Amino acid sequence: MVERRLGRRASWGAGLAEDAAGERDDGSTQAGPERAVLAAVDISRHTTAARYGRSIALPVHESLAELDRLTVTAGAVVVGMVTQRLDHPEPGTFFGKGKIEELRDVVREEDADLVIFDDELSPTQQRNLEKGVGCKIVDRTALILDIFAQRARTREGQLQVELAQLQYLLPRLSELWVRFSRLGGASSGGGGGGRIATRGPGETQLEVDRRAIRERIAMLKERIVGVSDHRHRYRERRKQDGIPVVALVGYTNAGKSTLLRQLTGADVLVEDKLFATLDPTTRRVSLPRGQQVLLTDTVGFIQRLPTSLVAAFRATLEEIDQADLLIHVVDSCSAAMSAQIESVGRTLDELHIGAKPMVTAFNKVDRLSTEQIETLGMDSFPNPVCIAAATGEGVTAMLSRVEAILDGQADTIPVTVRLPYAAGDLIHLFRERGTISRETYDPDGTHLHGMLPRRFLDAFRPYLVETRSTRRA
Ligand SMILES: Nc1nc2c(ncn2[C@@H]2O[C@H](COP(=O)(O)OP(=O)(O)OP(=O)(O)O)[C@@H](O)[C@H]2O)c(=O)[nH]1
Ligand SMILES: [Mg+2]
Repeated sequence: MVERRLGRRASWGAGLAEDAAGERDDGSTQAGPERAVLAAVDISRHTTAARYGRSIALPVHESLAELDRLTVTAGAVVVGMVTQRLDHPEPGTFFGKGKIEELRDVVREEDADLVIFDDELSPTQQRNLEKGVGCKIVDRTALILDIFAQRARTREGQLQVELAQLQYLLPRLSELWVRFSRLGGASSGGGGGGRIATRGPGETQLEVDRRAIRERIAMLKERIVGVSDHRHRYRERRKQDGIPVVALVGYTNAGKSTLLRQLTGADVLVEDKLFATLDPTTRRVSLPRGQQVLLTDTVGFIQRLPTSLVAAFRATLEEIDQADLLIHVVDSCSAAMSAQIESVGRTLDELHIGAKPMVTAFNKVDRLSTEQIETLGMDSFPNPVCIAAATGEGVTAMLSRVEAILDGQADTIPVTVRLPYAAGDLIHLFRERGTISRETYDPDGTHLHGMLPRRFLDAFRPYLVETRSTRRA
């Protein structure tokens, strides 16, 4: 199946495309975006789907529509799509032989600069495809990384993206070297063509590069820890203010930033693009009966977000981990709504975000009829509410729901405990979930006195120092 359409214009990477001006066969000049052909395997869903990681997957056309949007977001134009129905991808080449030829023909006909695969390719698959098709091959992960790199604004975000890029690059380095030396490029890195040629394909230089990348990875990790320490201290201060934290989570483009803007007037970027938000923004919001909360807008999730990328955003997503309550913003207009809800749940699991109270905000209902809203099946999700973040409809009712849940959690009691030094996790828990008013140390351990939500009392019971209030609890 080959579909073609007119490309939409945008620019790929900062300034890259502008340099690529040149004559095309048809006489037009190419000044601007790279031209991309999209490619995906349409796996037969019940046989290998689960093994292949698409157990609750989007149908291939939905997934390709998403890849199309990612491609446009990255700044390229889509000039063709090729899919192949397969039980599982070919280990060495991903597509079958005939399909690779078809892909090559489309690339030639459309004068495409690259092919973007909807799946993660192994380094070998990537190299073989480049050989077979004769142009640059990029996979979904690399595309998402490219978007992240363009969009990260804060220092922390930039460090995280660079870390993820290097982690992606490392296993691919030897394949890159093979390609590089084939093109005669390895000599520049090896300090002279003769040396490389006599020593084999840049083996030594490859090791040097690998080591350099590993060192840079270690350095980036340290710096990220440094930055997140700073965030940690900031959060500690925030905690002492005792203001509950509410985090907006959801699939990319669901309307999280629109909701933050509607509620706080925050000047955050709202765009009909994927991954408009990368760096978290936090603003204060008053709930209907006057309680203040901090509302945080975070990076959106996407199906099959590679684990390495999720891990790279750990520090940012700690915001979510710290939250007292999550508002899961759902794009009710998306044809893939259920799959999106599932993948948000799966990503939260992967991030080990423990069970937290959640409000499920079915957004964009301004575009749905009453009948359509009834078929959303809202009742199977926790604390469902209908909202239109763009117009403000339903938003006050949503905040009342948030307030009611937070009120229910607010049942705290005074507690005094003596925790042995080995019980560091409990000290941590008290700090995170309670408010410490006195902290002293002796050889036996740490003495803490403060307020703790009643539901955590059991964990501390063995270490309780009896007081009147705990005897009653
Ligand atoms: N019709 C309608 N459109 C909305 C509503 N809320 C958001 N949108 C649109 O949906 C698109 C995405 O909105 P954002 O707020 O940027 O979404 P996000 O969840 O922050 O997305 P990322 O930051 O990319 O993860 C924008 O074009 C918004 O205008 C709504 O209530 N109704
Ligand atoms: Mg956003």
